[in-house]
Amino acid sequence: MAKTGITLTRRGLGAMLAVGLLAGGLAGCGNSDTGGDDKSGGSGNGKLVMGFSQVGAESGWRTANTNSIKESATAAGIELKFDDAQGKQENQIKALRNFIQQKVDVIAFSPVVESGWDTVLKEAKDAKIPVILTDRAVDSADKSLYKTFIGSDFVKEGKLAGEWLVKEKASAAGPVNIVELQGTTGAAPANDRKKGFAEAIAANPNLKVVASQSGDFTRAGGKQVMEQFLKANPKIDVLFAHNDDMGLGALEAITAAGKTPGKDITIITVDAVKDGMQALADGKFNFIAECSPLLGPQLMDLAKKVKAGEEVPARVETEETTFTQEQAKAALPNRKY
Ligand code: GZL
Repeated sequence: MAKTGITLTRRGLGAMLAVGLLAGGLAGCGNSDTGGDDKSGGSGNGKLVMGFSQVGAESGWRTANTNSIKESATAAGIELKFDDAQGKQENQIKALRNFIQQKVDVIAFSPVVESGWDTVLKEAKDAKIPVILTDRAVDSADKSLYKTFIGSDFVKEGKLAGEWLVKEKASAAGPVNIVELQGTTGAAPANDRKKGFAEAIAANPNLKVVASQSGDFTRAGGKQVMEQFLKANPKIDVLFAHNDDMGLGALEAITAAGKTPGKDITIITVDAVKDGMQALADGKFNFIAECSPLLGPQLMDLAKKVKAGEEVPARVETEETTFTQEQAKAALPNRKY
């Protein structure tokens, strides 16, 4: 997808969050079931009302993302109707329909999977309620169904992970067997991280993905699938996990199999949440590509602009970095999530 839009530095996002929180306090507003006096479903007190459908609570990243959304809504004086879909697309579609019925001012959501959104997004468009995609993208051909997307470049995250491995294993004489824990089946980060990683490791024919399966972005899923990988593959040299949580679950399976994570098996993950960074600093992980969950401040800013009918970029990408073990040790004390 051609990317137009602006790139925000993590520092910029963090600064906006800090200013916003100072201005409006820290209280999260949860799923404020306001309704309000105004029958139009607005807040009744002149506040912009946002309906937000969240994927669920599957990982440390998601928790940090939810906190950022809630804290930023409060700081921005936006009334938030928050719904947790527990990982189910049908729950998200139901939530979006509720928001349309309540005539909220703006709908924002993180689509659990890429496909199957056109009908409900058309209903929002017909109801003249603007939609903002956050975190994950949809594969709708009709770009008029949403105003903008704010989030990361997942292909780049997979590419950075693969490029580090190519360098790390440059001197390997024989085959390097890789197992891959994919994110939720059909989710944009799973599809794109897999794509970026595969493209990058093609530079070294010794690097081979011998097994690849979804662990659904959860610790339990990562542990369960890694146990199967270890049983079926006598020689595993590398684990690429699409997020820290699956990598952390896999650590349990690896140690239970009598292997030393970070040494017998090189481990690369994505996200850089605190627990992942701690595992990296402790030498159990070897490399992390960051994916920032702190989308709240910019989302609220975009919502106000969209509501005011102002032009917004088609895509707003957060700038991210990568961490080695040494860099994790240095960064840990200041990590916000
Ligand atoms: C990425 C986000 C992914 C995280 C996982 O933007 O959608 O979902 O990488 C989370 O940790 O579960």
